[in-house]
Amino acid sequence: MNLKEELQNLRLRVSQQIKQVKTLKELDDIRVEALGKKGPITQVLRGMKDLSATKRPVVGAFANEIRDILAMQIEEKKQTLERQALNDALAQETLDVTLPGKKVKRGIRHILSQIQEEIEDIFLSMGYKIVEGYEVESDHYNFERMNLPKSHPARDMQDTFYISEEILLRTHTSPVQARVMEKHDFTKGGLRMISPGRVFRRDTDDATHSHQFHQIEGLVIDKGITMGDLKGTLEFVIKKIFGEKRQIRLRPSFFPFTEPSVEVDVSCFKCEGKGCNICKYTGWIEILGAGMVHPKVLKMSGIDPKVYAGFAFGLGQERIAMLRFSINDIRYFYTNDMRFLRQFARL
Ligand code: FA5
Repeated sequence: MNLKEELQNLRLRVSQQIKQVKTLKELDDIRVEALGKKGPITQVLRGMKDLSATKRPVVGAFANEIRDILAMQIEEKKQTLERQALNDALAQETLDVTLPGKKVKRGIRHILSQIQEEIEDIFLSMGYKIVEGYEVESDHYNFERMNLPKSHPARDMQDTFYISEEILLRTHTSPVQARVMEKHDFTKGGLRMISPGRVFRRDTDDATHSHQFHQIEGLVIDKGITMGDLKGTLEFVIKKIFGEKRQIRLRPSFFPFTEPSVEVDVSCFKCEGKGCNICKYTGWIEILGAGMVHPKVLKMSGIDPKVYAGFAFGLGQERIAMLRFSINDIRYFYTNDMRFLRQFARL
């Protein structure tokens, strides 16, 4: 076989190999073997010095041609393989949109948060603003400014956790009243606000009491506010929460920061007032404390009681939720049993 035939055979063999190759690595091996320094073509080109002057250019041109053809074929194959690899990778990454998705477990709002938001919405619709207070309060705002001086016996009903003699965990949301009243600019109009939040008492936990619970404070101060405004407002709100059929009843009561003070009852939704175990056979259920803001409380906040009057109320959020959903133990709100909490997933 002469050199030309040898090169021709080499081209056919390598071309065949290139066609069959499946990976870039194999292709590179072929390239090194056929065209590399130790490859047959390089050998031929190196051996040309031994050829006669007439054969040298012919063989050289032919060897170069074969080398260029193979190099081109290898390059083409390389591009094909690279394209294929990219397509394979893309194919693997393709999303099958027809597959059922992985179910993401959605969290749910805690029932107390839901009730709070519902009540907030009712008051927002009536033009009230929502104010946040401090859970860690001073004796001054929690008691003194609420007309509960140090020696006042009503303090006994709201014993709490003390951080120091003057700093405590608030026992009710009422201190927010004083904080808002002293800042409000009455030249720009009256004051209408609610303040929801957590409160603390040194109460022993049982089915209806917790050492921490939530209240919503309400406060309206303006010229000419009367007990009629208090009753009308509460009636509207309670019907929104418990349904249009509910009636309310105001009973005289006592709070040091309101005068007169009332306890507000709602007609029992289970027995419609006839008497049952829920309302303890009275037909009524107590839900909040309220009253006309005490003139002393107004004065302490720099408001003239001869010009301005107002009403305030404080309701227990847990109490509202328990009545609305017939929950018979307040501790369910805090023990984080998902079987309990999930029942309120679609409210
Ligand atoms: C007060 O806290 C007054 N600050 C409310 C008020 C505000 C009156 C403004 C007048 C004007 P009382 O201690 O009654 O009042 O508590 C209000 C509500 O909080 C109660 O009706 C009850 O629903 C809830 N509550 C009281 N103690 C507990 C407790 N230990 N656990 C759960 N809820 C409680």
